[in-house]
Amino acid sequence: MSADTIFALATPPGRSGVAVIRLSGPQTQAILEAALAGPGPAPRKAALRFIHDAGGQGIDQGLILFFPGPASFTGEDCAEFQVHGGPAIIEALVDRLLELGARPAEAGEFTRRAFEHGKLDLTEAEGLADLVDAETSAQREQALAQMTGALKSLYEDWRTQLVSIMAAIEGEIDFPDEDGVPDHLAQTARTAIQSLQDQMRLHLDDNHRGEKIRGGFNIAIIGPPNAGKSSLLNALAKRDAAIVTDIPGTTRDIVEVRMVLAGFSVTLADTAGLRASQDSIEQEGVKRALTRADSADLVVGVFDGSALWNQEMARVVEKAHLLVLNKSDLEHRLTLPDSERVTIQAAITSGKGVPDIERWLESEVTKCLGRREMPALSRARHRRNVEQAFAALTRAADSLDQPEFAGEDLRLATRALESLTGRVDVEDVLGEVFSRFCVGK
Ligand SMILES: Nc1nc2c(ncn2[C@@H]2O[C@H](COP(=O)(O)OP(=O)(O)OP(=O)(O)O)[C@@H](O)[C@H]2O)c(=O)[nH]1
Ligand SMILES: [Mg+2]
Repeated sequence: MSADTIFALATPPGRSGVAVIRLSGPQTQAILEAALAGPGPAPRKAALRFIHDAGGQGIDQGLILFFPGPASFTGEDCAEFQVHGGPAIIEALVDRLLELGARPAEAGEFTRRAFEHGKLDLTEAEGLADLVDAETSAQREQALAQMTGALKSLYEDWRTQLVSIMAAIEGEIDFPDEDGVPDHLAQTARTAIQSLQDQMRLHLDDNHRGEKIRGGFNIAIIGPPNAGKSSLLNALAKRDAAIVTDIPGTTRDIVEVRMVLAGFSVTLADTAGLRASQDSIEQEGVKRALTRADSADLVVGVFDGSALWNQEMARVVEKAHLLVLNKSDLEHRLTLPDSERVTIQAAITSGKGVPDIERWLESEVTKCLGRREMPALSRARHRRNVEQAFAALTRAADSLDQPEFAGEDLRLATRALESLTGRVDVEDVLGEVFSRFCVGK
């Protein structure tokens, strides 16, 4: 399929104990033998060898591995040079490989070759990219499941169900009964379509769980000025991320902190205190605070419990999922209107109540993103295609009395699933998926 032999540094550039350079393509064995100035190691057996430059000088001594295709990562002949991780060694080895006719791999090219040789489907390839990028345990678990075929089997299973529904309907198109589709057949097809749609709905209606595990869960802190919002951000982040002063209106921009809560990647946003202001900068800050609260997955409202109630605070109560009554070390004067929201008393500067807030956030994040039976779709691409398939199925169910139409919609649904797993050729999708890989993967 690909005539070029490609190579890449699979370990990060710079100094390290060991650096790994991978090679894949039809010339692998020839290049290996030339670089070693002798036969390569036995397949899949590590061998300690000298690597030579064009003049026969030793570049380094390292562990060499040879994986003949098709039983290799890419499905082609592959090799690995595990050399000492010094920049001069890597440079000399790269020069030697170029000289011997290999070319540097593009981002994701190894994985793309693996995909093209049927070693993994598109969702597994995406899982692999996510696994390399994973920063939290939840991201790692999700990516590992996806890389080992969790989404692939789900979508392949749906596709198989679709194909058998289609077979039943196509029979009707080929041998049209004088009376149209027999009732029992239409009924069977309708039931099968509905069951498939139920599974898809369950997969789609997950509050974007997989996408949030992958991309991060958003928490916004809002409240009146001077309530202690920035103090709360700093306490949760365990660092001095936002400026805290006793001047109301200190925070104007949104201050974001990325952190891990209960194993999930979370972005915590501190916002400007909400009040009517003449200052145009502050007005913009308030506008941004409100927009952020609307787009957040979870909103924490912070109040100064020693302040008096004002109508501005109503907005905060309305938008927040958790109410924090701060400054409990001072005389209590604030009465919030009756609300069903959870309320936590705190004195953030002394740390009181902070662990309770943290625990509440952890339990809410876990409720939203915690484990489920069905693997989660993790990208907008998956959602788009499953939605397309779902819509085509709805149309098919509605047109079962006209088998040609129903058949066409079932084909469209199948195609949407096939482009998800990369079973059909979808060049633009491939470009989108593989360009985001790092070089060497
Ligand atoms: N007494 C007392 N003061 C607190 C407490 N928490 C915060 N403060 C003080 O309240 C003032 C305002 O705190 P910030 O965290 O800046 O409040 P903010 O809500 O971010 O304020 P803006 O950015 O102006 O909207 C600071 O002087 C804090 O030290 C507390 O629990 N008790
Ligand atoms: Mg602030």
